[in-house]
Amino acid sequence: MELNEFLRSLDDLANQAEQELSAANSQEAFEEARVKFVGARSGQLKALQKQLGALPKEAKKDGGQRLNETKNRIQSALDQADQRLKSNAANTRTGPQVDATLPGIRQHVGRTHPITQTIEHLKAIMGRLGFAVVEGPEVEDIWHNFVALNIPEDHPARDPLDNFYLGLAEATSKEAGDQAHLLRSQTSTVQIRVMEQQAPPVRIISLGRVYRPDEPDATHFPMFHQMEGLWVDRNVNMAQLKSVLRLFANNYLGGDVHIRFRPSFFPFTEPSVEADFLWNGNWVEFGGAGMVDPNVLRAVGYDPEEYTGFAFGLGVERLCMGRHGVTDIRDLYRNDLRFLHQF
Ligand code: FA5
Repeated sequence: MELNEFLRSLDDLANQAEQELSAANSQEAFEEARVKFVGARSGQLKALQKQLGALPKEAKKDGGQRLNETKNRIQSALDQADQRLKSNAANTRTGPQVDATLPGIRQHVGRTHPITQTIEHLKAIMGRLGFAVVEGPEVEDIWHNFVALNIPEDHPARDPLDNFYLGLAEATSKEAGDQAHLLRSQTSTVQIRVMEQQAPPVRIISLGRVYRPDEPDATHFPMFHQMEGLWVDRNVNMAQLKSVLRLFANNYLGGDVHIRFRPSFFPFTEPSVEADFLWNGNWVEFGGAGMVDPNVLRAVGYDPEEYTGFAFGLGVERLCMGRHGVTDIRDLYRNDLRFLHQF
């Protein structure tokens, strides 16, 4: 036999073995192929091995090398087929990997933060009461945060220790202070922005973040949200203010919620009140309110002889806590998914 013919026979044998073994889908078919190709007595590889001796002397080395390669190819095809059949058998024994009789597992999908949900809810309630939503900036100037709101220069509310001024040194000298900016400490700034832009009547709410260097505790956080409300028109009065806040509280906290108004003081309202709701036997303050001070109306160019108005600023976190039974405001900002997934 010629070397070329010998080599071709070996290659054909390896190709055929690979093909048949990869198609073998039972233990019987595998065993049949094994005997056929590498059986000790009648295997085809054995038969070709015998022919190696008949090759010319100088061709024996190449022939022997290819014979070894062929053996290796067939052996690895055998190993692969063996593995595949064993793992099929294992799968069949244990059945499907999913137990279809178990109750379904709810996937954790993302959702909006409880405060975002609260904001949407508050907008919907106030929308039904006829209040339009407006936005205002979080970085404010002294005019909108204090001056136009009738907060005099020596008022403690302007203290650098009670505000997040941007550029503290400037804020403490008077001329430069009037140019200073700060993270707004209340959403009442938006009242001024709206009235500067728009003639009465005005009936708006504005919801957003405010910042104060308050020590965090169960009811205080240095960043929180307020809902500001403002209604200016001819003949707006205190009775309407109380009705709107009561309607709002009944809608958001439930028809049976107890609320009370306490006399209070804000430089931008006169008279002023603070509003509390009864929760677990304690009164919780949820906002301040009052009739817009004539000085504020004058500052934005409204005639206080012709127009009156009321305003309120409510703590969004406190409302959310009252509705959902959250006992610590800090839980809203810990980003603990076990807490957040309950909303
Ligand atoms: C104000 O901020 C006034 N601008 C409210 C106002 C608006 C009065 C319009 C009159 C007219 P006060 O500082 O009380 O008021 O804050 C209002 C509400 O914000 C509080 O009742 C409380 O619910 C919430 N709040 C205040 N500080 C914090 C804080 N550190 N963390 C969480 N909520 C707070």
